[in-house]
Amino acid sequence: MDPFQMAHSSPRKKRPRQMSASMVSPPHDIKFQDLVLFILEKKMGTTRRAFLMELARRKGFRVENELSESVTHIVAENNSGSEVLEWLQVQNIKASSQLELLDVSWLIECMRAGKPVEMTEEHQLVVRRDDSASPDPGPQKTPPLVKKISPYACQRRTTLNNCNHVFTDAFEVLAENYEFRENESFYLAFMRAASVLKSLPFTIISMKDIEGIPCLEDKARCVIEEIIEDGESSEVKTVLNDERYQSFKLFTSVFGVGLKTSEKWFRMGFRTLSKIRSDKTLKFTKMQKAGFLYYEDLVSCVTRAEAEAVGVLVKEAIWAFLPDAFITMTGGFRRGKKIGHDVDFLITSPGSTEEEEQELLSKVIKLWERKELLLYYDLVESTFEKAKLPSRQVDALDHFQKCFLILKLHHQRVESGKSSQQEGKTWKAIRVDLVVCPYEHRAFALLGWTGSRQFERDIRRYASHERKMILDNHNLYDKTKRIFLKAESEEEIFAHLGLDYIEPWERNA
Ligand code: DCT
Ligand code: MG
Repeated sequence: MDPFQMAHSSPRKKRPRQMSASMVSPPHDIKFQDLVLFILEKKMGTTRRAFLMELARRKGFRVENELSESVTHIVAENNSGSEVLEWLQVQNIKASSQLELLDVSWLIECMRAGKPVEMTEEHQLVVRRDDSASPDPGPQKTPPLVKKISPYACQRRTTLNNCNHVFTDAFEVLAENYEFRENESFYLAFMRAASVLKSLPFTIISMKDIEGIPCLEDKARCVIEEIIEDGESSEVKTVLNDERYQSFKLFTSVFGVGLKTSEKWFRMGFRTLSKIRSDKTLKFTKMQKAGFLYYEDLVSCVTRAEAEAVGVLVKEAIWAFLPDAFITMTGGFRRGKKIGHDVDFLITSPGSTEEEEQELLSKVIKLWERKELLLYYDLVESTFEKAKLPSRQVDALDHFQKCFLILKLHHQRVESGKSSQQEGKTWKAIRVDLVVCPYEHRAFALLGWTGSRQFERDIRRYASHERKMILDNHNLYDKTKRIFLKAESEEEIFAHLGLDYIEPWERNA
């Protein structure tokens, strides 16, 4: 059954109107000093006004709460020029000729452009002599969506510049909740919805904006509508307050704890990590022990400076054994992210023998052990029996030799000095993944380990549904021709698939 149809049959619950925490805006930098906006509440409503004010402020506009002499632009919705003028007169403020009276469509275009756009005749609210009190709805324009948006993330360019955080954050909470409840179809549906919004070059302001956008099923549309109207989603609020969600979120934040363990602990009545840690009857895996031991460090994200410092450590160690090895930082950092939960590296060497390759990681481990830099490691020779890693689902597993580690990174090795650290501790525990792949598979491994997860899911789905090919981290197989397609670079893989090349920083789907 289509999960969204099921959900759609229950009507959307309306909560009493109130402002969400996210509407209490933090101070924003003003980028456009010459403009002072005031948004008219009349006929627009409090919540929509608050939403637009917050959005405009986030985009660098100065927006006043109250009407004052300093206001240069008044923005109204569904009001004629005369109506705005009439309202102004009641406020005892005379409209000077400098004061612009504008329809909300102008503001929406500004939001989309991220800067003030030119005011055209269509935006300007005119005051006509014969303009009676009868409403003259201003021009309502739909956003010019230039190109049709693909339902596959591998056909969209998704940078880190997400203009729809309010919506994608909400979707990600809901997706995560479905993941915790092992409802895969709902999980995927919300991940896809979040992903498509991340690729939009504009902020969604009205329901018109999502017309024709794929991957937005009814349930997702309802969430968008509620956020536009009320500033928040009641469903998200319920999830965030849900005990099971909160517990799973907490438990899975421990390295080595997945859904099964979380479920078990939750059923046993545990709600805090301290209770779990101190319980004498519970047995922990080696991974979980490390997870608890370095918990504070591991939950605080890895910065780029820390990732670079780890990169230096990795290169020093690998090049000591395989001087010709190519070492690439993959994962989120390759996509341009400033923080990550770990640092991923792909290692490949054109000149090494199979034996040298096989021995590489254990040699590196011994070296780091000697240097007392190794806090935890799990060397995976073959992934088949080790498919139980918490954060890695079956879809991402490959057969390459790899090592999941926790390294001790001394603060002095980090360029920008130490970040917020515990007193007296001179190092930070960092999660590192090392993957060694045979040279001929490097392009596929690089593509697979760069992510994002949604991008990987979609490029594989695209390959199989649209091209009758099988893509994984090792190969691309053409089922029609029954041959493996060789590739020396990611560009060649995209070309085999008939896709425009998408740069790593455009894969933040
Ligand atoms: N990967 C994948 N499917 C998974 C897990 C991982 O395709 N189930 C790929 C995509 C990214 C890469 O492996 C590294 O994985 P993570 O480190 O988990 O992701 P990330 O994008 O680097 O995110 P983070 O910044 O949190 O480390
Ligand atoms: Mg990563």
